[in-house]
Amino acid sequence: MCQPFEPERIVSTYAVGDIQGCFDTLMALLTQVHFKPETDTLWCAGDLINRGPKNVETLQYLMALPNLKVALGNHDLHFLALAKGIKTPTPSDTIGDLLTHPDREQFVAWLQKQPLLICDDVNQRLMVHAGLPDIWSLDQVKHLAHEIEQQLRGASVDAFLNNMYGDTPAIWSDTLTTPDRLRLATNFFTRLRFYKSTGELELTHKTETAPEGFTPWFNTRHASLADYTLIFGHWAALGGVRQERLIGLDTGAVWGRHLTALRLEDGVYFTQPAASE
Ligand SMILES: [Mn+2]
Repeated sequence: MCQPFEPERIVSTYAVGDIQGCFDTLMALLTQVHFKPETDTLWCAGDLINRGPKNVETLQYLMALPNLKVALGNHDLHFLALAKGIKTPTPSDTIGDLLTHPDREQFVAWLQKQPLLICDDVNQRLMVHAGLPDIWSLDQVKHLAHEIEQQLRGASVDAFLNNMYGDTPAIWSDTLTTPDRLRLATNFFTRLRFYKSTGELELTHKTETAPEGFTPWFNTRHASLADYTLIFGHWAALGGVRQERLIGLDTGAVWGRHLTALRLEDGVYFTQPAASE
């Protein structure tokens, strides 16, 4: 008797850029790649919510996924500060649907448990929302991400979120003390674009044009990260980065452009034009 035919099961990992509440676009992209929630894994480069329309649907979908890895972005942290009454919404915030939802505290609790860093040492892949300064070794990156994650989950989360806002200090030093130290580390992980190899970041420029003396953070990296593929989001103005060991996934879905996914196993890219939502 013949054995029943069983197709070979191929498990895939898809890394996607900034969703920002563009739920319909996310669904269309996952349909395009034939995403199988039970066996495939989704990596999200942060900014799951805000600026876009369907933040509740986006979080409800992601929270139900069995195999999800998130690196939190600045908009995700901003939602936590709004939900805890530390900040008030600005006109460009679109997360009223989350703030007024009966499950709001579940959204908050879930986001508080997400990491800032996804690191796969076996396959040498590392994902953060914005970037990393070249002065941080891999060990230091892991240590600082862990420290911030503990703050988010701990009893002092309100103080952490309250101290998180601000662009200073701009230059890293291992002698910085809390809260300056955590503010700058969080700014590196979640807001970095332009950088100087003295450990300095610049937070006002969002375009491709570097301010004097600065370059994109990814032009230099710490030697301990030389063999890692760095995956990030946050910088929509670049329109995506596809280089050797450097993957920028934010292609401006929320600005009417595209949502991008990279299948990590074979390096194939998928793009989905923004839906009308
Ligand atoms: Mn961002």
